[in-house]
Amino acid sequence: DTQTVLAERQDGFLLITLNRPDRLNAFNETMHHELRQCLSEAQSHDDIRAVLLTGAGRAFCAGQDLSDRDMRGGNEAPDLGHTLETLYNPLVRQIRALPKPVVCAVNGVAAGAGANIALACDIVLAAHSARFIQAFSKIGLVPDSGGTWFLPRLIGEARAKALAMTGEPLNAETAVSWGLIWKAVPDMELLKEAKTFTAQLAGGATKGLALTKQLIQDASVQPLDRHLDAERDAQRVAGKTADYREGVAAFLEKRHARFSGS
Ligand code: T3D
Repeated sequence: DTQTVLAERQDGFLLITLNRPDRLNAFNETMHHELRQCLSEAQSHDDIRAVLLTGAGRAFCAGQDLSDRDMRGGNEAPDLGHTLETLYNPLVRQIRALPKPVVCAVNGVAAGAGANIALACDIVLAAHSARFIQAFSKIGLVPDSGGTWFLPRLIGEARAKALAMTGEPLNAETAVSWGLIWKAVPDMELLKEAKTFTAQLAGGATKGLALTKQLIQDASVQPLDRHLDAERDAQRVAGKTADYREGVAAFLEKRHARFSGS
């Protein structure tokens, strides 16, 4: 039983909803633990073949809950390196390492770590009303949860620096046109479209998708020569899956493939 996150099995995938709407789904420690527990469940069950992450209410996630960082009255500043080491970094690593597609439906504002956790997901759809805000500079911090790594790779250094240093909101359509996210969708259609989209991925060749995810993530830190070897190795593994057999058979028989994920 979880208090801060709702998890629901749907059509082959796990729908995870951040659920602290009165705080715009800001992260406290419980939400970190519960979200990670849900991701572990998605990883360990073979019949869960994708994840869809979204937020309850009008926001996706406002990053760290700043009411847990109240230093008025002389409280000592907490060691934020420790929170990154123990909470945010393991979360980002878990999303990136999960061998299944992780889709994010950004239903409203995504600020601070909330924005960067969305970017850590494999495919991001956002409601037209959503905003991505690198809010860190407004409180004297640096973008974390992978922000300074994801942003320049996705949108280039010039835009990354401006967003990070100004904390200006970026709307969903601009985020699409800059290549930050996959798609912007009318608000009323976001969840339905994201569910259909995730169900389709869940019905895909899961092992091949996991290998694809890993290859694309590794590409930015590896020279072409080494990467060609990695593609060779991955294709060797993909070529031995039941889903490859089924995919080729379905093509030859002019029918839709029925992938089992194995
Ligand atoms: O600390 C560490 O461990 C290091 C890690 C840091 C990671 C981080 O994420 S640092 C960045 C933290 N996040 C922010 O700085 C964002 C703060 N929030 C905002 O700037 C704005 O709330 C938004 C731009 C996200 C949305 O603005 P708006 O005008 O739509 O809503 P609002 O009125 O500001 O917020 C609505 C309520 O949510 C409000 O509460 P109230 O007045 O109705 O009782 C507001 O205080 C609360 N809220 C919003 N964000 C947070 C929050 N409460 C706690 N923490 C928040 N981050």
